[in-house]
Amino acid sequence: MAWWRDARFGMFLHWGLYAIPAGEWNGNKDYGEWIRTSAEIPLETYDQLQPKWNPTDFDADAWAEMAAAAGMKYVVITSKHHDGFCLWDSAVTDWDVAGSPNQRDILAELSTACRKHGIKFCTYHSIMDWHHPDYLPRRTWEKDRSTEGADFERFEQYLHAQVTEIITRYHPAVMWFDGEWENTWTHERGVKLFELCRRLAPEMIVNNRVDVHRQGMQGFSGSSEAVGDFDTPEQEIPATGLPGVDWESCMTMNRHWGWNQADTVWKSPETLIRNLIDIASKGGNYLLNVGPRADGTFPPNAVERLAAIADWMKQNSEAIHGTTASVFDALPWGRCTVKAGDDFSALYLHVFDWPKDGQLLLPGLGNQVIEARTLGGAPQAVAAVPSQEGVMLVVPQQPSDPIATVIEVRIEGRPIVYRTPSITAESERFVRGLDVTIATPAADAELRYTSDGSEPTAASPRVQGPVHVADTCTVRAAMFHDGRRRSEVASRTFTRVEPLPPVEVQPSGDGLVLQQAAVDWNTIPDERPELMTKGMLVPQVALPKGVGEHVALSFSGFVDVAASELYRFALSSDDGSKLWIDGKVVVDNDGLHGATEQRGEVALAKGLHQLEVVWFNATGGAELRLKWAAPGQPFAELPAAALKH
Ligand code: FHN
Repeated sequence: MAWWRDARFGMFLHWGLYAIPAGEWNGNKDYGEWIRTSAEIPLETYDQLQPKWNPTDFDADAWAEMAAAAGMKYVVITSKHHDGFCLWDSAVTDWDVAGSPNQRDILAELSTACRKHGIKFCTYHSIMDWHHPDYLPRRTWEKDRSTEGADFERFEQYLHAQVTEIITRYHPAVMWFDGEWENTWTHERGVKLFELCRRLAPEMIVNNRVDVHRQGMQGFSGSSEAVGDFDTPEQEIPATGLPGVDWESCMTMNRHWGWNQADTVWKSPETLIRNLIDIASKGGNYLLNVGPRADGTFPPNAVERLAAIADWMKQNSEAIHGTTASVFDALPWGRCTVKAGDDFSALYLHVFDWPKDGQLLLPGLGNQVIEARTLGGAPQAVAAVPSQEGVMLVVPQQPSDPIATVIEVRIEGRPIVYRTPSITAESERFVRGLDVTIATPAADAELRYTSDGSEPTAASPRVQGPVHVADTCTVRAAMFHDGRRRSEVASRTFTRVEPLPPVEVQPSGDGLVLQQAAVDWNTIPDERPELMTKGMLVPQVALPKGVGEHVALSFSGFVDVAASELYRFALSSDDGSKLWIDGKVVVDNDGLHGATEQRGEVALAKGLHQLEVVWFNATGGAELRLKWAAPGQPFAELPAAALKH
């Protein structure tokens, strides 16, 4: 991942047959690469675009040159988007450029041009394929397109064959999968495809959309079982980066991925450059999209923006490439990127709002400043004055770049930023014991703590990992350096609680009693309804096959708890659901909503405890999953052996 992390910036290219209608169909001008399904274009009509594919002005070298000049270190091009059309001559289909008037091997030409300009060639590949007869599901409006004989296993072989062609022929540095969200694609299929990529090209990077755990547009895989090398937020920038997590925000320059000639809503160069800085300051990559036109040229608006980015990067690229995330909490005047080293480090301050009083505070900075100067143009010296709050910079009256002026601050050693430590734990309550984590983003900070409520001093114990507490106590912690406290004191109380006693009951056997009823709810009635139908035994809290709409289920019985602990429960459902333990509401996930998860906790003594889940679905999607976690354990389904009735 090293080259990818250093890159910080790449070009996305959405190009295919959809560029020919340029976003317009039957008078509607707001389509993009989804035009085939958004405009409900029958297959045989859309197929008529293939003989029109003739990008006579395609110039891979010009594309790669613009990308390289803008500081984009890699290019990701759609080898095949959802419409299934292939930008290379595929041996397993004629739905490709070889079947068009223009047989140029787009991927080969672009790969060569990227290599010439010293940037990486990468491919986007859609799993979803609206053209292949074996792909399911069909589009809902394709009533007359039979699914007779469609075989998704055979489609998966086709998909593997094409991915193999792309990898073995063009050697992309990244395989950027997409279109992974339909119910025919599963975690198991994702793992197989990921393993194919790893087998064919161990060095190739694969995004998280090969698997099914991307949580919508926020793009981060919310599962420890997910495969993929980086997360993929789309059209958004996360509020903060996640230490140790690789992620890339992909975004358009206007409102469309694929070329739309009517789209005049173009982001300004300032927005694009500040997006790049914001993302890099959070430790992520920015994948900025261009939708080339049918003739193979970039839209002029895109060319202008790439040139503006190139101008800024010409002066400031060292403050982006090879940097890592900011060491400060949010800075009111701009962003920070870092190049940390043992002997000295560079802090790059990207100033969006130039201070009128000529002063910029680096809050909590504890290092000795060697030198500070503006980047680009004629570098201007910047004075650095240590203060109680950190380091105050005295900057020139005027910024050198209105979009973002970069000040490089070279400091001795690795960055030390004094900030109040966080005190976190799985819960604030426990039965037997609890591990408490005291931390700041700077891993090597000197943190000292007390657990008797007294103020920590330079003589207090140093944090050397999780602190174990076994009785009710208040933990207090602060950051120290050279024998002095350098931050505020953080404080948090943890309470030992008595567990609910086990219920005295002799269970009849394994399994929970499931009852079902037709209901018209949009919330679970306050009193716990005794649902009408007689019960049936089920091994888990899970939706039976084919559960419909306007229905409520109740799962009741006992959970056999192996040890007295504080248990956390996670209940996710679409629509509403509630969990009771020993008659108390532990998780309330009630209401009309899509798949959402709520959590709760309860202290339980070893033995049997009454468990009940009520769930309902009004209309639309249906989901129900109950997980639990003992202290220090990951969330997991309740084991069937623990469920009794
Ligand atoms: O449906 C696609 C869309 O057309 C585009 O390719 C984006 C870019 O990441 N991905 C999907 C939407 O998440």
